[in-house]
Amino acid sequence: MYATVGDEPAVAPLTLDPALAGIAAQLMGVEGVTLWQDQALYKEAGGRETTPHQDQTFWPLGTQPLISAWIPFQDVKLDDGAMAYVPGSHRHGRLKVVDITHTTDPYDILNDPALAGISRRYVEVEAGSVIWHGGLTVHMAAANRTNRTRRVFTVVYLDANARRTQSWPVYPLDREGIKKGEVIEGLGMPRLWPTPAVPPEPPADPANETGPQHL
Ligand SMILES: O=C(O)CCC(=O)C(=O)O
Repeated sequence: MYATVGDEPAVAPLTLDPALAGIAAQLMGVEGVTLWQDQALYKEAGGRETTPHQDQTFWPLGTQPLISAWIPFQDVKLDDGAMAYVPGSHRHGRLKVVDITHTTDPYDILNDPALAGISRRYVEVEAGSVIWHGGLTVHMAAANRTNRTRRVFTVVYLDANARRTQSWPVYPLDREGIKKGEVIEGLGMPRLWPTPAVPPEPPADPANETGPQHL
C-alpha cells in the first residue's frame, strides 16, 4: 500500500518502477506482483538498532510470497545503520511476532530455538544499490552511530494472488473492503507486474499505518 508515495508524489517513479517490480516477481517466483507498501526509512543520528524481526508476521498475509527492496540513498556502513540478515531463517516459517515499536517488551527472535547456531550477517552497501529480503527472513538494522541521518527507501511487493488471511484491522485493506480470504488488490495496492498499461494513481487518503505491528 502506498505509505509514502501518497504524501510525496516525487517518490512515485521509484515505488512504481517496473524493473524493480519485475525483479521482485523473479525473486518470488511468481507471475504477478502487487505493491504492498513503500516507506522512507530515515534513521536519525543516534537512532537505535532496529530489533531483529520478520516483516511478514506484522501483516495478515500468512506465508504468501512477499519481498522487500531496501534502497540506500547513500553508502551505508555498519555505523550508519547497515542491515543484517539471518541466513536460512526464511525456511522456518512464521516465528513469533516482534514488537519493533517497543510498546511491549519485544520477543528476542535471535534466541528462537529454530535459529539456534545461526549468526546474523551485516551487509554494507553503496548508494543506489538494492538489497532484497523475503518477508520471512529474520533481519535487523544497526544503530546509527554517525552524526547524520541514514537515508533509505524501501518498497515491499506481494504475490498478485495473495489473499487476506486475517480480519484484524488494517486500514488500507478495510478501506477497500478486502475481506479475509479475498485477493489483495485495490487503489492503495495496485498491480505493478506485469507492467500495467496505465500507471497507477495513489489514493487521495494514503495510509501511513500498515496495521497493528504486534498482535
Ligand atoms: O532500515 C531499517 O532500519 C530497518 C529496515 C527493515 O526492518 C525493513 O526494511 O524491513
